[in-house]
Amino acid sequence: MQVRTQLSSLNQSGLSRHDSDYDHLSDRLSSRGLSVEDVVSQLADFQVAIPSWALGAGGTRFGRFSFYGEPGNLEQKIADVGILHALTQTAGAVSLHIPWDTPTDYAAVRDLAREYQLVFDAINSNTFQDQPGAEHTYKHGSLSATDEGARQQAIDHNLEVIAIGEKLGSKSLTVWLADGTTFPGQRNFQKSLTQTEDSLKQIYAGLPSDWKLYIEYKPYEPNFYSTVIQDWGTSLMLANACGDRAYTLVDLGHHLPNSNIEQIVSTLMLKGKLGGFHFNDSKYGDDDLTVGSIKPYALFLIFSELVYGMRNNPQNPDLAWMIDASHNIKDPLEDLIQSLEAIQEAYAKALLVDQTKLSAAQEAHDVVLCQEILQDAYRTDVRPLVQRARLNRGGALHPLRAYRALGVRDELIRQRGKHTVATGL
Ligand code: PSV
Ligand code: MN
Ligand code: MN
Repeated sequence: MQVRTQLSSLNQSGLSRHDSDYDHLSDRLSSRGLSVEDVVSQLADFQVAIPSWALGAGGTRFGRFSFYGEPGNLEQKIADVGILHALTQTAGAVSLHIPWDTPTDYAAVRDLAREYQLVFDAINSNTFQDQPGAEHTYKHGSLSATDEGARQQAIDHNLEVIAIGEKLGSKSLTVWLADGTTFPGQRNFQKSLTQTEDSLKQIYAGLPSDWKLYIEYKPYEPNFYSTVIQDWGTSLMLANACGDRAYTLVDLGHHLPNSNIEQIVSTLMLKGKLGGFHFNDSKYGDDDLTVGSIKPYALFLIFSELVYGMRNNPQNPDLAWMIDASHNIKDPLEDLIQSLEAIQEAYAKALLVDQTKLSAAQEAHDVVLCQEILQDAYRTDVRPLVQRARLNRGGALHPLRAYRALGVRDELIRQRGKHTVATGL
């Protein structure tokens, strides 16, 4: 679908309203000494990867309600991300999961991505499912397995994923392990961790010199008693054991209730060890809901620490941003548009925090003022800034409205049919 060419006429009707909203906000912020152009250009530069598995309906173990016109192959997934990027101008990367997305024609896939102005971000391995014809089962673990055959198969799979990523231009591998136990006593914690460390070191040894390894953690699910890489401390320990180019990856949904994620982010950036970040939102666990739909203030606080870290921690690398979502009842593309909007808004608000004043208030122990400074930024309606950043790059003034006005889903159903099934979680 050629979305981009149709946007300028669609945008037209809302432009004068946008201009006056933007000028009004810009006046207010400039009078505070803030460079509004800088904020807008930072927003325009901020790109988030879309994972291939978020483009179809995910469902739960109780069932799956198809969303018509879902992408059935890698090319269609790339096309969907292309549509998202054309509308939002903030989804300029795609994150693949192997073996679900193993390309057959690499040159064609690279060309297609280029056509949509997309790059391939971190590539994901999958040792949480047994693949058809696999010699060994992961039922009792993959990288942590005591069964040497299963463990070697999992290591080899990760090395193969790196080789696939190299052909696409990816520069990082994300490892998320389902390994763990469901019952006390099922396995020896120390042996599992030792095996995992050893496996990760072998994968790290196969990493090209310009690649990074991201180690994701998660406290539970699919195992419900213990997870081998249960928390950021374990991930950090493993990353340190692997080497300089191994990092912790924070997924917002992978924490026990009320964890202080902003503090985790801050600590990891101070140590130069935060590598990647998966956005989603949740009420209870790893719900993978639309970003910002449940706890927008928490997202803002996390972003404030990320912004602080990006400004003050040169020891930390540029982060790999990704949305890690699952869709049960919404059109996945509409949900992703909402997530991208929420990310940009939280980022914009974090960019407005007056760090100099905040630091002075902290030094003066003026607790009330500290809170006021944060909340002044949080309460600002930053949507005109986000819109301006998008317009400057040729995106839609209102991506969701444009998506609907252009009849994107109907067109996808017309092209792909109604009863489609996407591969994914
Ligand atoms: C499972 O929890 C998960 O959502 C992890 O967050 C991974 O990043 C993703 O699946 C893909 O493997
Ligand atoms: Mn994740
Ligand atoms: Mn998850």
